[in-house]
Amino acid sequence: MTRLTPDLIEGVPEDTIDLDSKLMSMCGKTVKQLALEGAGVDHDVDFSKMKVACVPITSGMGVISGFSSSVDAIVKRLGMQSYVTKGTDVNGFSQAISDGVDMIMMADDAMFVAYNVHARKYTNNSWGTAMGYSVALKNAAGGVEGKDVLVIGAGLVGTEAVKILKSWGANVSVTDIKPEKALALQEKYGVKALEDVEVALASHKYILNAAPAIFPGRLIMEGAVVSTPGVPHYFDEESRKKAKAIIHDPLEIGTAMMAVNSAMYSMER
Ligand code: PYL
Repeated sequence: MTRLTPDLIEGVPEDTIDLDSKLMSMCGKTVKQLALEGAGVDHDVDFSKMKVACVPITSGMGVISGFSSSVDAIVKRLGMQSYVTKGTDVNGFSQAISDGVDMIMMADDAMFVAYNVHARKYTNNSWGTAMGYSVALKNAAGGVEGKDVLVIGAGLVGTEAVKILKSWGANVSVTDIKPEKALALQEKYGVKALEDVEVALASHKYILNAAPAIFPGRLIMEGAVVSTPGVPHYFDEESRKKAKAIIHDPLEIGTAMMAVNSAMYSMER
């Protein structure tokens, strides 16, 4: 998973990209509506009683400036009560438990989890990102059943996305810079491993890009729907002209998905 940098997330607390408006125009749904769909909930939910603590974690490469405040803002936009603990790591975790919160969000260099204290269960960001961007793709594409969908990247997010899209009846192909990783998914999930990413990209209208790769517009199909959590993220002018939708944000869709999914572990469905 590529590590975020402060510049990539500096606009998240104030939602400077106005993500809901972008998603409404591309998918017909807000972040919260996409997250509820990904959590298998077919109605709105009032999360105002859900108390969440975001705990900064200093291990490994340490705190990312703006990360906890971004997670806090995203969770607040879902209607939940949220705060960033004063303490970090175990100190922050213990503060959250003493405060009697319902859910704790925290990330080290390997994992980002939304832990539901009551259910003693968590959702991780790899699944959350894969589900959130798969639901966005499905809505933007008007459904994926029976359609050819390309997943780029066979890492943690790409693998979850392969499983999700396959379960929805899509004809899934997967490609990775390491061909053996795509072949392993072919073996395990009965999807198609494609070796040449450029050929794969140029022959697919529906794409979930879970790799930190940057693709030239000449490879993008006219009317393509690209759901792309990968960071760093850049689509050139030609891509933007040709694509019907390019769905991207640096953190929000995955975080909202995991927060909603974990909240629902202890709420009426
Ligand atoms: C969860 C993000 C999504 C993409 N890459 C993942 C990443 O950057 N992980 C590292 C998160 C570190 C957070 C740091 C803090 O500020 O608490 N430990």
